[in-house]
Amino acid sequence: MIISDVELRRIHLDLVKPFRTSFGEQTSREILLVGVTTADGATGWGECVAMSEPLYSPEFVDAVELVIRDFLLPRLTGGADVKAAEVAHLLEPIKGHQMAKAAVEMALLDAELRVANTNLHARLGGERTQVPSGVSVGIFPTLDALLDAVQGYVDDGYARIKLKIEPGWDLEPVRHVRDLIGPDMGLQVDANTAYTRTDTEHLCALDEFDLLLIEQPLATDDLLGHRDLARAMSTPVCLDESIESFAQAVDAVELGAAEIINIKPGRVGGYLNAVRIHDMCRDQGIPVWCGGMLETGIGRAANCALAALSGFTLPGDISASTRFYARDIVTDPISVHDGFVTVPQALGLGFDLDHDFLDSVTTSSHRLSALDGRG
Ligand code: OSB
Ligand code: MG
Repeated sequence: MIISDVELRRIHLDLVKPFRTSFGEQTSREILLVGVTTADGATGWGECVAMSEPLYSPEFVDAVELVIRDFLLPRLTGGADVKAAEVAHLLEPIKGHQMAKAAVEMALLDAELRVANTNLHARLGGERTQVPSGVSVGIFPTLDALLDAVQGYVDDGYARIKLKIEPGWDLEPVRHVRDLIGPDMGLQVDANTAYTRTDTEHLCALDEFDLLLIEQPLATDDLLGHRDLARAMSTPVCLDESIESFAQAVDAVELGAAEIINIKPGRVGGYLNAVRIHDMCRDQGIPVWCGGMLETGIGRAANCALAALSGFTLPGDISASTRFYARDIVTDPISVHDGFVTVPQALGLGFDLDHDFLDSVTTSSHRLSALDGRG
C-alpha cells in the first residue's frame, strides 16, 4: 500500500450512562480515528483506544494525535510501499506509544483488506462465526443501583458479568451479584490496579465466589506481586495493564504472574501483535480473552474477528454497541443475541461507516498529504 492521504479525526460520543472504574468516571468518550487513503484509492480506518487522560495507561488522545502525526506517519509515507504486517517493525524505533501504533496499523490493515476484497475474520482465520459476549459493569453509588444494572444486562442476554472493584467496593457487591445471577453464570472482577501487596488476605476472601478470574489487582509494574498473589489465591490472576507487548506477555507467563491474559489489541500495539500473544498463550496453555476500551463499531468489529480465534476460550468484553452508545458510527452496530455477538462479515475490519452520523459527532479533522513524508 502506498499511503497518499491521512485524516486524523476526533469524535465525541456521550455514554448512555456514566461508567466508573477505580481510576475515574467517564460520561463521554473522545476518540481519535485514523483514516488512510492509498494510491489505489482505498480508504481504511483505525480507531485509537487511548482515553482523554492518562489514567489507564500513559497514553492520551492529545499526545496520540501528535505522536502519530510527527513520529509514526513520517515512517510510513513518502511514497513507500508498506504492508500492514510491516508496520510494527517500521515503527519500532519509536519507543512505546502502543495505542498510537495500533491505530495506524489498523487503518492500513483495513485498507489492505478492502483492496484484497476480504475481511479480518478471513485474514486471521478465526474458526468461529460468533463469540460469547461479556459485559463490564462499573462501580455504582449503591448496591441497589448495581443490582438493577446487572439484572438489566442479564435480561439483555450477556454470557458473563465483569464487575469493576476497588477497596471498599469488592466483597459485598460481588456477594450480592453472585446471589442475584446464581452459581452457573460467569462472573469476574477487574480492579484496574487499585490494590497493593498488603491486600493479599483481603483479596483471598473473593475466592469463595467462584470467579472466573481477577483482573489486574496490583500495579502495572508489579509482576512479582501478581505472581505471589496468584500463588495465594485460588481465583486465577489475569493481567491487563501489565501486558503492553509480546515480550512482556512471554515474561509474565513464564513468571507465573499471568494465569490468564486479557488481550487488548490497542494496548499491545495492534491486532497482529495480539495474534502473536494469542498464539504463544495457546501453546503455553494460558487462556486469553479479548478486552475492550469502549470502542466504536470500528474497534468492536475488529475485536470480534480477533476473538474468533480458538485460544480465546473466555468471553470477551465485546458487548453490544448500545451498552455504551445510543448510536454508533457504523451502519451495522454489534448486537448481542443469546449471549453471543456475530463476527461481522463486511469487508476490511468488518464495518461500514455511517458517514452522516460520523460527521455530526466529529469535533476536529486534520488532513495530511502523505506523499511528502518526513521520515
Ligand atoms: O480495564 O478493561 C478495562 C474500559 C476502559 C479502560 C479499561 C477497561 C475498560 C473496561 C470496559 O472494562 C471494557 C469494554 O469496552 O466493554
Ligand atoms: Mg481491565
